[in-house]
This record gives sequence, C-alpha cells and structure tokens, in this order.
Amino acid sequence: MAVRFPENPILTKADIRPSRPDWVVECVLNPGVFRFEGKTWLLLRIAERPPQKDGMVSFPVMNGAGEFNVMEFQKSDIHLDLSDTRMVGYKGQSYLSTISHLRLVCSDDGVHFYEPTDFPTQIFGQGAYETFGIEDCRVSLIEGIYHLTYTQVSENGVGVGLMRTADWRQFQKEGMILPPHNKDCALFEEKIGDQYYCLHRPSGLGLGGNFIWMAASPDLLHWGRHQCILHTREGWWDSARVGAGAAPIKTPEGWLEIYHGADHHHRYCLGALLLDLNDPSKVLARSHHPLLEPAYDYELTGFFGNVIFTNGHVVKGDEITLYYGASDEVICGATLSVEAVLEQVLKDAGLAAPRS
Ligand code: MAN
Repeated sequence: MAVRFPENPILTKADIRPSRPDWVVECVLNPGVFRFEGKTWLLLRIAERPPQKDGMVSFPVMNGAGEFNVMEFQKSDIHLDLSDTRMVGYKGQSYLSTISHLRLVCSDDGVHFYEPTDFPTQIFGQGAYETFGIEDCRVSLIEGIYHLTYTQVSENGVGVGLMRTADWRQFQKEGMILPPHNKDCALFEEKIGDQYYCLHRPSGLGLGGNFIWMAASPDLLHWGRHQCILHTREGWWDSARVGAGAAPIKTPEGWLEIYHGADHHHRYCLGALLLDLNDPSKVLARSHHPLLEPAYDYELTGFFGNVIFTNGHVVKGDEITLYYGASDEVICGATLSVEAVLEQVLKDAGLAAPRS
C-alpha cells in the first residue's frame, strides 16, 4: 500500500548541526511538511541534550526568560525513573530526557534536504508553557497563511500552540489554543459551512482515553462544539492511543485523514479514516490493517523503537508523499495513492469502491 523511499532514512542526526556547540542532537523526527516557493519544506523536530556522562543523566530545561538550565542526576539515585527513554521521572515529577525545537529544511526533489541560508531556520520554545520544548508541528495552508499547530510541553502540562506565517520570515505567535492535556492538532485547510475545523487529541486520566476529537471555530483561535469522533480499539493495533496526522485530504468521497494508532506496547502504526465532507464528525470508514507499520531496522530500533509517526505530507494529484519519524530518531518518506487508500478503507467498512 505504502511504498517507502529507497533512500530511507532520508535524515538522521548526523545530518543536523546542534543548536549550540555544547549539545548533541539525539533525534530528528516528526516533521511538519509544506510546499513553498516551488520547493518541499520540512519543519523538523530536533531533540537535543548535553553529551551524557558515565553514570549520570542530564537534560536541559528552559526557564520562562528563555535561558537553559541543565538538570543532572546520578543514575544510581533510587528516586530516578528512566524506564521510558523519552522521559526522566524524579520524585513524582516528570521531565523530558531531551528538549525539542523546530528546524526548517527544504528540498527541490523531496528527498535531499538542506537548511536554507536566507531564512530563519530555528524556532525555539518561549515562555512558561514551552519550557520543556516544542514538538510535532502540523503545517496547514489556510487562505494563503501557513498555520502551525504544535505541541507545547512544560511542567504545566502538554497543550497545543498556534503560530502563523505568510513568508517563513515573520511569525505571529497566537499562544495556546487547546489546554492540557492535548496534542496532535490537525487543522482542516478550508472552512466547512461557516466554521473552521480541527482534529485534536485530549487525554483522559482514568475515565475516557486517548481518543480523536473534533472542534469548530469561527477564527482558528477559539475552539468549541467538541465531539469525540474516534476511540481506540481493544485488541487491535490502535488499542491504546489514536491521534491525527497532518491536515485532512479533501477527496470526492470525503476527508481522508492519515492517523497514528499505538497499542499497549507503544508500537505506533499509521491507518486511515474517511470523514463525511459536510459533517466531518461522521466517520464513514476506518482502516482494519495499518497502512504502514514498523518493519525495517530503522523503524524497529532507535531512540524509541517500533514507532512510525506522521504529522506531514504533500499531496499532488493521486499521490500522497508522506514523511514520518521512525523509532523517534530518523526521518523517512513513503508514497501512497489516494485512490488505493480510499478503496482499501471503504472495503474495510463494507462500502462500495470510490467513483473514479
Ligand atoms: C508521542 C508523540 C510523538 C512520538 C510518539 C512515540 O505520543 O507525541 O512525539 O513520536 O509518542 O514516542
């Protein structure tokens, strides 16, 4: 169904210079994707930390004034929990083991990427809600303006921030649009009726779960009319969490959304959803089998193995070029046919094939 780039992985930490000489890049992952000035651009997530010393764990945290402090613990400390490579737990408090910023790269062929010299290429977290970094940016082009929805991480929790830019030189920060705990926010690229729409993923503690929700807004800043549209499926590949990928793709059959699903072992795969064109809260069809699942070495092992995660693609005619983070460490690409994905997802739902 999905054809991986033969060049995979197309970007690794060896390709990216750290944001400061005394840190190392640990992961290059989960890019937002867009077309601009005839090129394909990726807004990479770069996860960094100081080089690790023997017997110690150290990671940066930013303060509200934008200065970095490095926190350091002895690995032998009984209060330390390092069971998940992404996290550092200490005395009931959770931190991230790396801090992420966003990095802009571009390409003429969609495979070989470089940092442009005539654009600001690094976007860092700012203020009290981004002290642990910013992550997993979706880029949606709405009425000629690029809208960046990204994960804001801090000790206050995990929420969704919005930034806008027309030219990739000047950015307007709009602050947090969806409060904790929330992430995986994908904006529809056009209004439906008189409202804008988004998919988002709040997380429930105890009751509820990691489900996909939809919300409406008159201005992309104020979101309401929240509806839960997709649950996890016990016993399936998407049993523990589901979350939207990039902006839904408009097709004659409905809005096609590529989403991630993870099981209770944190194995992340991609699947598809088809949403009603006029009422996108109606899920018409959903993949039975993943469109893409961890299979190659670079998808099975790495900083956090067994992960395929997407938040960006380019669509040209029938072809989706999907970019994804593999094992939370490297970036890969794959192509899919819109028609073939529609056919499969409709078949899974017992519905007729698309009219082509
Ligand atoms: C999180 C996501 C991603 C990450 C996956 C897998 O839920 O937000 O940042 O790629 O987990 O670790």
